Amino acid sequence: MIRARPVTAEHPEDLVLAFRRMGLAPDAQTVLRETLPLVRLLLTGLGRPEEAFLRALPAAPLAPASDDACPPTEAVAEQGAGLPTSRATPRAPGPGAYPSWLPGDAQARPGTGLLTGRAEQFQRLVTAARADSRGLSALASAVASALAAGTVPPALVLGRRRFEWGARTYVMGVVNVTPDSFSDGGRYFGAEAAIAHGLALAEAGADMLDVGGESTRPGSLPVSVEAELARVVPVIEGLRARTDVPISVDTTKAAVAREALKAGAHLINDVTGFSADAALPRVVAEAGAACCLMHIQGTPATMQQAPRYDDLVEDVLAFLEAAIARAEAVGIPRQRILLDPGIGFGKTFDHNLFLLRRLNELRVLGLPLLVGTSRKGFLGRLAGGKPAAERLAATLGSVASMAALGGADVVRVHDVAEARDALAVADAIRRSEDGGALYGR
Ligand code: 7PJ
Repeated sequence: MIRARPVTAEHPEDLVLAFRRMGLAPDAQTVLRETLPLVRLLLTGLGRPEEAFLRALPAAPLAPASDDACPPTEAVAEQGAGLPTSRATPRAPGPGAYPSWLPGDAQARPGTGLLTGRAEQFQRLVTAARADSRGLSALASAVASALAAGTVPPALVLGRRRFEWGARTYVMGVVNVTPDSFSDGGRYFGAEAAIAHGLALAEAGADMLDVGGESTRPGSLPVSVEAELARVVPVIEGLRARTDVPISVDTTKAAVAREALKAGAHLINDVTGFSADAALPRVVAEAGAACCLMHIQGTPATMQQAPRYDDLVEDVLAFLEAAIARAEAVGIPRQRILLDPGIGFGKTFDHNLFLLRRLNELRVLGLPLLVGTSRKGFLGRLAGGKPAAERLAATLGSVASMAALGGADVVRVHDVAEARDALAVADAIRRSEDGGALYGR
């Protein structure tokens, strides 16, 4: 499987700040935003024809030399930073027309390499690969979806709420109805207590509520359909009657999902990414519901015994891609799917941290990302061995880091009011634009 993943990508918003400080006209900024940002893609899984194709690209200097890297700037400069009427004229393929290619070690890591260039150079590469008689469409598609990783997925409507991805980090509040969930196990057992807790989370600013009747803590065992239904259905009904905050149900079972959706749930949150119950995707499709598909290695009973990956991000991507295929096969539209890397689900301490750092690589799938770190074990360890009940500050650290890195669209948390405050700060810093009078539009 050929994959292209962004290693780094300059964000156009960051360049715009420089353009404003330089006093460039808005039209010039628009052109430059499209042509200037530099992208680096890590490629894996290449076959010989792709490697030959990439090797044969007219060599460009590895570091973007001023001449080749900045034709649009020249175009603007010639017009006195005024209003360029056309984009830089496409040049004949030659040095600088394509991204530069740095192959990986031919013996140890065949089929790997790094492409560096600007969006327009990547577009030219995609076109050339599509046109190539050797059949390089897999390479073209991989590069094209990696380029699309910077674009915002389409908005999602759940009940009366609209989720505009990219506008801010949304918060999913956890409503456990299990006697054994590790962090607040037993405290909200009983429908009335769970409903009251859900309403309090809604009041505190939850954008959706995740009702769960089966613990998925490491080592936990499955519960019966009847027991799970008896826990979640009254809670969904009670919440639906008293709040318009959309309701998600954390379940892996088609039979539970069917009743939960009838009771008014909007989204099915399956921690197995549609891999446990083959009937579940169709239940979601028939109800027109949304779903969150999470990555897991193994099952909750066994997942923490010996998690192992050759390439963590690659394996998570492959799993999630298969999950999306299962959803699309029964007619769930892509716009109704969220993805989740599954922090703590078949991952070591280091795996969890690496995934959080590299969340942006999962954006090549083009779908919004939901991430749950709240009170999880790796946070306790980072905070010096604190138990679940004392992991709030560590949880907020993880939530704010994700928001600052731009990695999550939704965070799944137990402490909604605190997470909203932390996110208000992190989201605002990421979007701040007032650098003084010389940064005006
Ligand atoms: C997650 C989840 C998560 C999604 C749980 C806990 C363990 N669903 N359900 N993502 N975790 N989508 O609450 O810590 O990370 S149960």
